[in-house]
Amino acid sequence: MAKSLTYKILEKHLVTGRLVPGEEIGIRIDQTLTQDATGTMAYLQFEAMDIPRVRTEVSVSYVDHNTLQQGFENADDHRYLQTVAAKYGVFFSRPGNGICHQVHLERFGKPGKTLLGSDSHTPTGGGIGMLSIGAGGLDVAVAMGGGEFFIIAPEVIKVELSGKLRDWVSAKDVILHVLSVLSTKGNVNRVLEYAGKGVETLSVPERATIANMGAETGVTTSIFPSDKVTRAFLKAQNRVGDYIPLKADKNAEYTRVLQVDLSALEPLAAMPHSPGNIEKVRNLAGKKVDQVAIGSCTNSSLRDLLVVGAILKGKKVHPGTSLVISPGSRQVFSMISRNGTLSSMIDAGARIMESTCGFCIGNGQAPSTNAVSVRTNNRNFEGRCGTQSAGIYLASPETAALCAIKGEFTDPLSEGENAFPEIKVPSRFDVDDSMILAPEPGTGTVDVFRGPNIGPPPVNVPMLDDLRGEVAIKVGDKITTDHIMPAGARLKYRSNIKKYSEYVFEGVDPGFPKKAAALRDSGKAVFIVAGESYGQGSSREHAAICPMYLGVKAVIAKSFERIHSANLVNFGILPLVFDRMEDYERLVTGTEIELSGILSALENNNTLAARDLTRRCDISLKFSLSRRQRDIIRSGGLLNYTKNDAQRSIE
Ligand code: MIC
Ligand code: SF4
Repeated sequence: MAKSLTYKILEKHLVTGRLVPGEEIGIRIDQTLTQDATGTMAYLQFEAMDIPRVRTEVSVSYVDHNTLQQGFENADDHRYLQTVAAKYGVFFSRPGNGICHQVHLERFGKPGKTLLGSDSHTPTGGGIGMLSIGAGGLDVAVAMGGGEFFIIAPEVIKVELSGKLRDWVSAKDVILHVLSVLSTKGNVNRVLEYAGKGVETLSVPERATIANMGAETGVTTSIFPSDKVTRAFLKAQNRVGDYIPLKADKNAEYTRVLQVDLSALEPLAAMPHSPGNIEKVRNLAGKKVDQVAIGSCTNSSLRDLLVVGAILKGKKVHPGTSLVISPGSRQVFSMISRNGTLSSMIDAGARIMESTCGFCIGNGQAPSTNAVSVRTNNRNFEGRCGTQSAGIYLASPETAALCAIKGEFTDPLSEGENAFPEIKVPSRFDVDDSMILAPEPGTGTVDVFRGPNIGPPPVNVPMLDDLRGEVAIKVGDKITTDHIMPAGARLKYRSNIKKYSEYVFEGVDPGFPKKAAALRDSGKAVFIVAGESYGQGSSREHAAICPMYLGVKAVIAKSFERIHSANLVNFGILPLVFDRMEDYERLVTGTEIELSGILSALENNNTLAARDLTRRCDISLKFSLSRRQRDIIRSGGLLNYTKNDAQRSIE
């Protein structure tokens, strides 16, 4: 049978289950990546598994999220990560070497391999024909130990590209267009597979931009074929030996085909506060722009920064606008410094930042009150930038650079095709891996450094048959993990669950942690009630671990996003879904709820008996969990389940 590229790679990596869309499968993972903000927990969990050395082909630990080092916490985390990597066979990409996804694409990505990363933008690797998936740190820890990674075998949507992008229109506009069609919800357990003549017109970093931001649709991943363009990129990176050609079979069947004519696209922007809130840039023309930020794992490749530098050359940043630029990797940084592009940026008045996530995760560069900020990254959730009242617009590097010069939204196409600066991406990149430290050979010789901010990962208790408790918060649709567990200034507590838990739902209801902890301490279960697409965005498992620490036993929502619901299960929290939408309307903060017969429901049911004790009526709940997930919940999370499993195999 003719196969999609996705299913060809899945087939090669299948360990458990049947490759039938909708069924749970376990796949072998060839490569893993972690970043510092999710990595400390992942390595603490890996250490708890007592495995002497990683069992993947390649595992890399990047430090790119928390590099501000205000206080000792970040620096301690970095030392922990460096030593733990050396000990267990993991490559360590030092702070300053660049953003994980950009560096991984440049230096490690291989067509046809599977990559699991503790970051939701791991699908960036789809740009090089790798099946790359984001997950919680615990799933990545298990994969590092050689364990399978479980997903639902996806439906595959073909995105058929034709034509060629016009000058001033770029990869970001392609994915913003796809987002305008698919939106940010309703795409769980799907893969976007790009194909068609138009693919050849896009370089690997452009494909990576598209695959990166596919994450915002909620799909499991996005993937491009591996072709001569892929080969040229690998050759330019001195890695031509990693190339293999890959594409879907001719008559492969897809759930849906989306046609995109690249020639017909125009510059787009995602308006506040969702990446799916798309508008044409020309309709925003004239709107004042206070800040422009160029960088992030979506748009800071060499190609992007060459374009930005060329647009800025000989111009000045508008006096009413602040421009910051953060190159995606040290390779990009050093290449733009050597060819004069960096000088054009500095001369124009740009503020140059480290090669890190920085502004994208709200780690610095918070805009002023009510500011309009145009950014090239992938998420514009309310408050993520560090300023609650600011409005973030996501756009291409071309649009962003023009906004910086003009001080207002400007339609790049109105500049005329002749005004588009010619850039030339060299056929060889400057390769210098001196900031990627290879692990120590052998096992056990390195002393792992642990600062006082690093605590052991908390473990849950087995699930009870009956739970009685209270709704401690009720939230609406599209609650992101940034709402649940803010990053930015709070990032430095990622290794300290007790402290970080004080900030759960900080921007939504700052009283939540105290309320939840009081319920927990009085022996009551804590419940969260939510609308559609609960847990959008980041893979941070802290959005499950910290609520677990505060006593949350179940989240009852209209629907969940993939990574977050897997994280809830991994930490023993029940992801329950409303059967009748009236029940969502009826429940309020403070409603007393009883869930009964949970263990037998987990045994052989998809529904759960629940009662609203406040209004004295039944609530109709359901859940969609695999056999394995049911057992994980019963055990009180994946760590307990794994231990029980190991115990069972000894007995
Ligand atoms: C993000 O873009 O939200 C992050 C920060 O990279 C997260 C990971 C994290 O919270 O550490 C992600 O995308 O998974
Ligand atoms: Fe970093 Fe932003 Fe990319 Fe997340 S989306 S990995 S914070 S650059």
